[in-house]
Parts: sequence; structure tokens; C-alpha cells
Amino acid sequence: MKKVYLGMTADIIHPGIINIITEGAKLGELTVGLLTDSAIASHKRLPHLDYEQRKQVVENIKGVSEVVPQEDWSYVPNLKKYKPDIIIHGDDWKIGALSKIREDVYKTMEELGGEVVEIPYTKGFESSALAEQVSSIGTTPEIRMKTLRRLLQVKPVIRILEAHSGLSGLIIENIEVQKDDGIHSFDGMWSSSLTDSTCKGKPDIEAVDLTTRLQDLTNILECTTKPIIFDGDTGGKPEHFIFTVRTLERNGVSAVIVEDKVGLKKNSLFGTAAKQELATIEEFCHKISEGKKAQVTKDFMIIARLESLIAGKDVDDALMRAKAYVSAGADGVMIHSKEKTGLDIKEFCQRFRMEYKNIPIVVVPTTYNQFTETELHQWGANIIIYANHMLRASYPAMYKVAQMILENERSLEVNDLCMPIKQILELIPGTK
Ligand code: SPV
Ligand code: MG
Repeated sequence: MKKVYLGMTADIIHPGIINIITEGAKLGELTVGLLTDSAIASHKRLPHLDYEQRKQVVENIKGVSEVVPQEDWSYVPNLKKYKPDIIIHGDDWKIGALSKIREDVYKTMEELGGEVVEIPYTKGFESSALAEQVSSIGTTPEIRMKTLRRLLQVKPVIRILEAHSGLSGLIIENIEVQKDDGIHSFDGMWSSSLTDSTCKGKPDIEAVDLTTRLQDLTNILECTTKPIIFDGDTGGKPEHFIFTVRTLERNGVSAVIVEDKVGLKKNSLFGTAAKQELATIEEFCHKISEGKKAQVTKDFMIIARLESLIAGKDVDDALMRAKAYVSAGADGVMIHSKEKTGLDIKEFCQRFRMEYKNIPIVVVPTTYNQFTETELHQWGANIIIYANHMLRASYPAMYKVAQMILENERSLEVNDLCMPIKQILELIPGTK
């Protein structure tokens, strides 16, 4: 009996997959190399079903003899490990992003003395198109909320971009860039107090109440499925924070970040913010532990934001506080600074990571944006928030158009700066 290998994600089972399995089983004993969540997440969206759930489905398909994990996006490590006589694949990998994978498979199978069998791909069933349809159906608060924890388990770095409207949320939901190592996309959205209040023409001083922030968030929730991290400012008094936690959790927000400031909070990047008063460790720990007690599920996350470096204190102070906040129940820490060199952030991340291997570290590289995600990850950070760029990008674009209409006394000159009406109508899913 020949050994046949078939790699798959199997998030959505459709007749095209059943056809490959049936053909594979005709050739010999069929082993399915099921891509793990982290192998998939390194190249595309996290699968809707986790590995164990997908395994359970595939194991029960007629023709499958065995299911083994494929830990890597590339087939090569598993081909070398299991040494199949035949690998089977749909012929859809000849073009596009999978063609490099195909090349590597041919090379490896030649080295192993095995054979590659390609079968015509069943038309009408394209997994990524089906996944798109699934995401257009939507999500539930519970599924969305859990996604951040799932991502943290399988992805080394999580990439979050600020959304301040349904439209900006849609861009984050859908944008993809094909790079050498796979498709890059954003993992989720940041609901920023700075951009939310700026949108309303108000200062970032907790001037926009939670109810209003949630109304805006609803617009994002309604047209997206990716996880959301909410900027909770100081969280207010512990008695208020309890309600904030419950409300966010009920709405399917994955995490709230609260900062250890007291009094009138000002935006951390303002020149005068150094005068900001920090909470005592005890009072902030109390707020965190009250919030943790208030949440209904175990999935919601409360992340403690350290403002020591903003308030003119040193890395030692931030570390001392970070440890206390983690002991009080914080699920992660965010370290913030407006120092351009990034050296203080680097020191914090490295020292914190030495002691805490798995507690998420969130960074917001607005002023030290010369560092790449890979570099920030090397320091120890694993959630990277681009905190205000969508709003900062839209304002100059709108300003320029308004200015040019005034200058030219008509709108012809701004044509190239504006999206065609047809395109804007097609932008919104469901628009006919
Ligand atoms: C926000 O986006 O509102 C933040 C991050 O809190 S920062 O503006 O950098 O303080
Ligand atoms: Mg803020």
C-alpha cells in the first residue's frame, strides 16, 4: 500500500475537498497533514474552527486513514518526516501565492523519490472565497471576544490598527498585502480615545462618555468580525469600571486597556502630560481586581497600561508597577512612552520578558515608529497597536480637497483625489 499525503486547512469542508480525499484514498493509505492554527495564522486569517475541531471533522471523512499536524505553512518539513510515496494536491496551486509552495514540494518529492499527483480543482469551490462568504455572514460577540486570546496563542505578533468609524473598520477587516512570506493583514482594531474624541471635535480628556463611545463602536461591530481592543482611559472609579467591563464584554470587545493615571487625564503624547499624576499602585491594583471580578467570562482581558515613562518616571518604576498589576490579575501590560529613541520601551520589554514569558506586552510605536514589527517582537512585545493613523490619514486628505474646491471654485480639480462614486457604492458589502 502506498503512503499518500494531503495537506489541508479544512476550515470549510466542501465537495471539492471530498473529491481530493476520495482521489487520494484511491492511490493508497491517505494521511492528512492538517495545518495547525499557528501555521494558518502565519499566512492568513485564523480559522473559524480550532485545530481539534477541524481534526475531529477530518478524521471522520471516509478515505482518511490518519490525521497528523502540519506545523508549518510549507509542506517540506512534514514530507521529510513522513516520507510519503505520493503527495496529492488540487491543480489550483500552479498560479498565484501557492506556486512557490508547489515548487518546494516538487523538489522535495524528487529528493525523496516520490511522486506529485495533481488533480483538477473542482470549480465553484474556492476555500478563500467561501471563507469570505462566511465572514460576510458575521460573527457573534462571544466568538469575536475569544479571538484575541486565540490569536495570542498562535501568533508571535498581533497587529492592531485604529478604527474610528465603520468605514475605517471595513478597511482593517478586508485589507491584505501579499508578501514573500505570505499574506499580511491586520488582526484586529483599536478603539482609541484620542481618535474617537478628535472625530467629535473634542479634546482627549475622557470628554466623550462611554455611552457615546459605544454608539460609535456599534458601527464598527456591525460591519466587521475581527477582535477589538478598547481604550478605557483611566477606567474611572472602580465602581464605574465594573460596569465598563461588563458592557464591553457583553458587546464582544476582547480587551480593555486602562492607564494608571488619576485626575483629569490628558493624552499621553501631549507636551504637558509629564505633569500627569499617577495612581498609587494600591488603588490601581484595586481597580484591576474589581474589574477582573466583574467579568462574566474567562475570555475578556484587562490590560494594565503603564504611564510611568510618560509621567517622567523611570523603567524601574514601570517594572515595579507592572509586576504589581499582573499580581492583581492584569492579563497583559501596555508600556507607553513618547521618547523617540524607543530605548526605554526596549529596556522595559526585555526586562519584563525575562521574568514573564507569556504575559502579553502591548506597545504603541507612534513616536518610535522607526522600528519594525519584527524588531519590536525581538524586544518581547507581542501586540502592536498603530493607534491613530487612520484618522491622521483622513484629515489631511479631506483638508486638501476642501482647500482645492475653494481655490478653483469647482470640484473638477479634486477628481483624482476622490474615490469614484461607483467605487464607493461597491465598497459597502451588500450594495447593489
Ligand atoms: C489613544 O489612542 O487614545 C491612546 C494612545 O490612548 S496615545 O494617544 O498614544 O496615548
Ligand atoms: Mg487614549
